[in-house]
Amino acid sequence: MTGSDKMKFSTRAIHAGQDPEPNTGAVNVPVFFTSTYVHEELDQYKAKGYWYGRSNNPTRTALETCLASLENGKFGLCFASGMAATSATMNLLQSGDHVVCEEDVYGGTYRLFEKVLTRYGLTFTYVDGSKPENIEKAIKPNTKMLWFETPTNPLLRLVDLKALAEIAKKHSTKERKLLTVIDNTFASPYLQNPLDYGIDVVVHSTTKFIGGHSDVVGGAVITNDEQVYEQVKFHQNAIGGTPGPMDCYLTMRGLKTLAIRMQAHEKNAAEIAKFLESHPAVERVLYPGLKSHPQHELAKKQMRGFGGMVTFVVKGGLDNAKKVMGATKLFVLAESLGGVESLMTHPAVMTHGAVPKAEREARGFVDGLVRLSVGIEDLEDLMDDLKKALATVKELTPAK
Ligand code: P1T
Repeated sequence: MTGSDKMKFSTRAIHAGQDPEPNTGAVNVPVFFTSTYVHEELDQYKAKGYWYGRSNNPTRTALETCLASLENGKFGLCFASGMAATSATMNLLQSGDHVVCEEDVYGGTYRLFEKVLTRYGLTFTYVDGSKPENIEKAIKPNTKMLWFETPTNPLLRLVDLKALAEIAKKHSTKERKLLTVIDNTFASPYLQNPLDYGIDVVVHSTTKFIGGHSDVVGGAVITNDEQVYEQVKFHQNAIGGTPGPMDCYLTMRGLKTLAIRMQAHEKNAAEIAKFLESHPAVERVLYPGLKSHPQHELAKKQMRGFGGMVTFVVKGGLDNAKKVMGATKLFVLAESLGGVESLMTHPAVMTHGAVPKAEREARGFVDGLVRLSVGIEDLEDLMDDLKKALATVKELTPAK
């Protein structure tokens, strides 16, 4: 196979799972638009590995193979959305199980856990995972999973991956294996591979940096654990949140350029973070690449770069944040992230609206908080856009 696991990241992104199609020599993996497959004999009906469109599809297989390779995992599974990937993973648990979860997770993850899964007898404790001792303290006799994002959405906190894997190992017994799950959406496999640190499962919203062009929604689960793989695969088919072949194709097409896109995202984001940090209308900037980030050293250790997401707090709260968000031209106001175009989000109202206000504020995402997904447009234009927008907070921006 071309793009084998010995090859470098960019090569695997373009070739892993994507050998030329054997019948025609087509260089690109075809979009296999089919809901079912013909069989020659009844007792051979699974022989070719494909028997029904929900269960499996060759375009999906190519994407799953590529994603597994990029995460240094043995097994990959793709889903119709990041939330479908999360749901399938949560089905590893049983009623009565307890989960320790990062308190600063995507609002939709929190909504699934609190509003849906608690109805099925799961319980959750939310902690600030930037301090490993908080995680350990929250473990109960019935804890079965540690669910974390790093960097988190939207505060860009980190969890120490090595410490997390060690905590799980320390508290696992013969009767109880504590599974560690990392939602690696913000870093992407280009910047960080949690499985290398002993994490059991990686989850992605492939809608974001992996797809990279804001044109397709998807999710993925990657693991080295065969038992976990078999169970999640069973859920993929049994619950049915699978992606269509065109979605897989679009995601794979985006994935081919992940390396160069991530480099460009980061180059722009690093400059923008520095600029914001020096601006009088900005109270605080959160970016793992800044020396002021409380976990900058950890970021240098476990990530290969700092990514394209920048979060900042506008002085003066919601009113001023609204002024800034209303004035940008390139940074458009929209949910989601990771596309080539720059986006701006107000987490308290948009992505994390499902988290009650009191809890939001206790966790530190205040009303002045603005999240940027820095795209790969020309840096000068992006800076110009932000400078003009911040100048609308007149009382805090001295005239030149
Ligand atoms: O949107 P979907 O593909 O279902 O992915 C859900 C999801 C999971 N994990 C993380 C870290 C995410 O950020 C998301 C989706 N987030 C947004 C839509 C957002 O704007 O933050």
